Amino acid sequence: MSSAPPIHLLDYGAGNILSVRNAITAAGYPNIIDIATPEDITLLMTTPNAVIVFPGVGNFDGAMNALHAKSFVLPLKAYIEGGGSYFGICLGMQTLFHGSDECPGVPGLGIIPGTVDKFRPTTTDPVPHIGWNTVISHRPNSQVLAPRHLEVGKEHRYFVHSYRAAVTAENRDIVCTTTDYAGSRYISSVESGNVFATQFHPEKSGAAGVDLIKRYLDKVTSGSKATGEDVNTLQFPVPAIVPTVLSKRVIAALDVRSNDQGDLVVTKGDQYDVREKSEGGAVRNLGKPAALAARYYTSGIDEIAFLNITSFRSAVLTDLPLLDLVSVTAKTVFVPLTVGGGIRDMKDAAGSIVATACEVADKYFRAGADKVSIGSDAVEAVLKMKERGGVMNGDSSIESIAKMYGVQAVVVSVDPKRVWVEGEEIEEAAKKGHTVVEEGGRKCWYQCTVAGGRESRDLDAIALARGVEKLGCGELMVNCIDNDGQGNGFNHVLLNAVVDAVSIPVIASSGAGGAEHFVDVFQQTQVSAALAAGIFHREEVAVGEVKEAMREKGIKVRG
Ligand code: 1PR
Repeated sequence: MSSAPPIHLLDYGAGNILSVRNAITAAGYPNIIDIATPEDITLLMTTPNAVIVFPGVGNFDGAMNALHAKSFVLPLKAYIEGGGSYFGICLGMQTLFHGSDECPGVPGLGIIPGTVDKFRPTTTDPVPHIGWNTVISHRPNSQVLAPRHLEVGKEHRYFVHSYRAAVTAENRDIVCTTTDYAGSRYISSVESGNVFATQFHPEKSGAAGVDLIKRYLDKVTSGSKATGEDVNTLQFPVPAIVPTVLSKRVIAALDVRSNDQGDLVVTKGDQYDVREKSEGGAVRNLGKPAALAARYYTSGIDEIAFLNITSFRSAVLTDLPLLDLVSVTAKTVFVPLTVGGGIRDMKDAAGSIVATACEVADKYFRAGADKVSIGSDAVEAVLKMKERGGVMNGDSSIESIAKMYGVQAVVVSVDPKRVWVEGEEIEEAAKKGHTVVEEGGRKCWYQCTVAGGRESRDLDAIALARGVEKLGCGELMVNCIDNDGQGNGFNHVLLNAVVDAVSIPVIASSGAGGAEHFVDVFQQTQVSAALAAGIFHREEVAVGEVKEAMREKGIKVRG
């Protein structure tokens, strides 16, 4: 049993707080106790060196309603205003303010003056703000987050949010750091006494994030009440500071399925065909998922996506190996994990729903995933919305999961296939609402597929992108079956068409053959991230090589 003091966790049941548990444990505090009743909070007011950690995921009204439903609001306010040690993450910081534009009329805890309002997307800064940005320190002597904690290689923090709190004359005294995005400099962390709260996710910010959690917990559990001017020195504005810039993300995709022997392996399709060409046609086996994920984490990957590529066959709720894989990985990999494949209502043979998409997603979030990726179900949802004349009715998996966990938790994975058109076909395609583009001197449109590219639908990738953004997804992973596994680079024509159609972040996928293709896609398109599978799994290119090539061309990259 660890001698470390207990850490009390406030879990209101919406989102991936397993990562927070794992990060607190990695910081050396494995004794984590869940707060169950209001009395638990009140008791902590008189418990020496008590700490409450509140990881907020989802949306402001969901968080506040959950706190009210458990009668936590008044005791939590009293605990914090009474000088209790409190560490808030994301919504755990936003709820300290008076309210949020996300849900006008829903009061926050009202401890910090000011409200939270929405970013406005720009041509270079889509919303949500997702990825690795840096922070500007306004407290040179903070014991938790000061310039000395932001040395090269550890200066980035992982953000995923659409709302932010502006610095005002009334709240600037509690500001610890600020960050720049979408034309505004906003509060990225606050510090006052033993209250510390971050807009970014330290539990997803790699070793630098775990170190920050450790510094905070060491400070507040040691009984050191260093409150002298030295600790609270505040600098506004910070002299000669350059604006912070969101880095471009490098993501590893692990297509996962059982091989013919029943082992869960990382495989890789050649235009989605994962079987070897040799006789027998075994499932291509490129390694064990957890081992590859751990390797990518130590090599500096920015995010990892597990895709259950046979999900359209098996009911994912019984697919325990994938759930186990996520929970094993989340214990030691402190960067965002996305899980895709089979995120949809699960039905029995009679067609009755045995588990909703939200329940399936919840399984993954509770296993340690941060985002779920929806493929086939997103195509069907947009087609149904189209049949209703563009009217939403809240019954799609995108809407239900985004409502519960926030738009940032929902990625839509697009699997388009190119359709060449000429002559009258061009006008016919356009009449059907398909966006016809020019690629290599020829005209084409990109047709959506489902079930891993096995079935096509009369819907083009641009219409899908617009439709799922309207339904509330936070990010798009744009594959391209024609480019998949070819090693000739990403499909810039498709990517630019999608980026121009939406104001949410776009991840480029399919076709990376070398570091130069990452440089090309970031220089020639406005994608926020680029993903590879084959070249990483076959160890043809290292993550570090990709990032070095990007850095040499002046592309902002983490680490
Ligand atoms: O439809 O919601 O159940 O989700 C199924 C998910 O599985 C989708 O995200 C779909 O893209 C993916 N998927 C299904 N079948 C395959 C297959 O390969 N047979 N993989 C498959 C798609 C996308 C990337 C891929 C990149 C990079 N893979 O992971 O690896 O294209 O490849 P590269 O860098 O090697 O070129 P649902």
